[in-house]
Amino acid sequence: DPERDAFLYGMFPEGFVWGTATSAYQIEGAWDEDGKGVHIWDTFCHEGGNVHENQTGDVACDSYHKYPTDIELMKDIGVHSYRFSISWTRLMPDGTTAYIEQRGIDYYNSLIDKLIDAGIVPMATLYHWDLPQALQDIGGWENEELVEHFNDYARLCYESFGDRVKNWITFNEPYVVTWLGYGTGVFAPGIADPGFAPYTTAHTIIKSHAKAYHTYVDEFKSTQNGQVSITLSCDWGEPGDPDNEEDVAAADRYMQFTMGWYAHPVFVNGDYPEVMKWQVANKSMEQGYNESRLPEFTEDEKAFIKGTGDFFALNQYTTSMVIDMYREDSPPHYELDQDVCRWQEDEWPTSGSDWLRPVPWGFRRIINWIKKEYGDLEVYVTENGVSTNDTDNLNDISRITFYAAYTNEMLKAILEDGVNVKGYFAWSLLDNFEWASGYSERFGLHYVDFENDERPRTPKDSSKFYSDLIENNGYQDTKRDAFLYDMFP
Ligand code: GBH
Repeated sequence: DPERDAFLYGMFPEGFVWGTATSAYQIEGAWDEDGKGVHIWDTFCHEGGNVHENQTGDVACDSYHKYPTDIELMKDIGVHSYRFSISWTRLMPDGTTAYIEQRGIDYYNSLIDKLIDAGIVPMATLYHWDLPQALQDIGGWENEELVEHFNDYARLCYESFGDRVKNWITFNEPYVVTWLGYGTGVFAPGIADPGFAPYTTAHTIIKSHAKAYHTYVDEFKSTQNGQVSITLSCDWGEPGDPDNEEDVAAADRYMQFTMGWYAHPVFVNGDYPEVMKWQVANKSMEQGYNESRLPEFTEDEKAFIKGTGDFFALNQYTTSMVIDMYREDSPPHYELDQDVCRWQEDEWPTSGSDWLRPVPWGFRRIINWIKKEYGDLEVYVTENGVSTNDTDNLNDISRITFYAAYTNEMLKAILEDGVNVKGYFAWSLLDNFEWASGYSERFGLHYVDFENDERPRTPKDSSKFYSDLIENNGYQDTKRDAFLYDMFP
């Protein structure tokens, strides 16, 4: 088991950014108001059979109407920044410039203006999974034409909001889009093609990201002075036996296939990690294909993709153990292509989500791994948080212990390991629509009553904890904090 250091008392650097995060479909509701077009999550929910109890984001937290209340909640906590996402179909109902919906632009203008009035810095994500249905109908991310459509949408956002929004995220967690959306099909658009579509859709998404990055640099940066990146997520992969070279290599392979898939093109050389190219090419050959299922970038594309991130944006929740496992005679399959086996340890605490076991030390390790792999970038943790299943327990001690332990590991990464972490966004401001799990898993600092038409929000004890952390900008010598931290094995 990895060595654990004691709780660290200390302060975050001056100017450290504390925020909260949400995404459009998870909170806004108003799914068909003010000219909004239908997107793939509307379709996925409405067709039934895809989401817990067939719940939908039709109303969600009703933040489309209640966003001034949300801003008040953020002021009460004292956050410096808010990461939200823009819904493509509110601005472009069919995903293209054929029609621009002014009411959608007005909505985000008002949200952004009110944030700024409240002294809260906006960070906007362009794509948090809600692809216009009309673009799915032409193949979604399997169709290369989406590079241009996404670029048009990004340009409209920079033009409309870039005088006030200086922090842009193109894509949220493309790994989830490509693997869960096109590989297993448990997320919209529900396509289960594990050996091919994840690779082809990732290819389009990486090009789309790069193009939208360049559009910002070429057309807006000199006047708007903002920065653009892409948010990536993955479990920390801990070698099963850290003294076994094969397990160490297997854990690295897992990291390269998940994080490296996107980070290596953007932050290293415009191309996929070598080990990923090698694995997929070999598997493809064994399977009788005459070319790799992993597409290739041209030299021009590589040059265009390399360096298209102004900072590293990390969503981080949990850790997996990884060992080497050769998958003999495997069918085409993104996970089997990795030749690894992954699991989570029984002694790790549980949460409201079966995939999420709190492992604070893994958070510190992945932050360090990013610096080792990609250099001394500024890092923003654009999401971190934990779920519960209880609906109305405001005394959410497990969430407080999670935040205490994870932020303390981040403090060690900054003060002891010298990683340049600049900000942290708690996921999430509100209980919200947790994708295929509907409202059964709750990540909020605020409880939301989804049975009540008014969708009242009530602060949980974790919001008070977070508020104190922000006010102190770190940990002073209180026994409570160390006690909370010591609740992790
Ligand atoms: C983030 O994803 C998302 O950005 C955010 O929207 C979401 O609300 C938040 O985390 C909490 O989940 O058992 O096959 O359904 C985090 C990474 C990847 C974790 C997909 C959950 C579901 C696996 N997520 N995973 S499955």
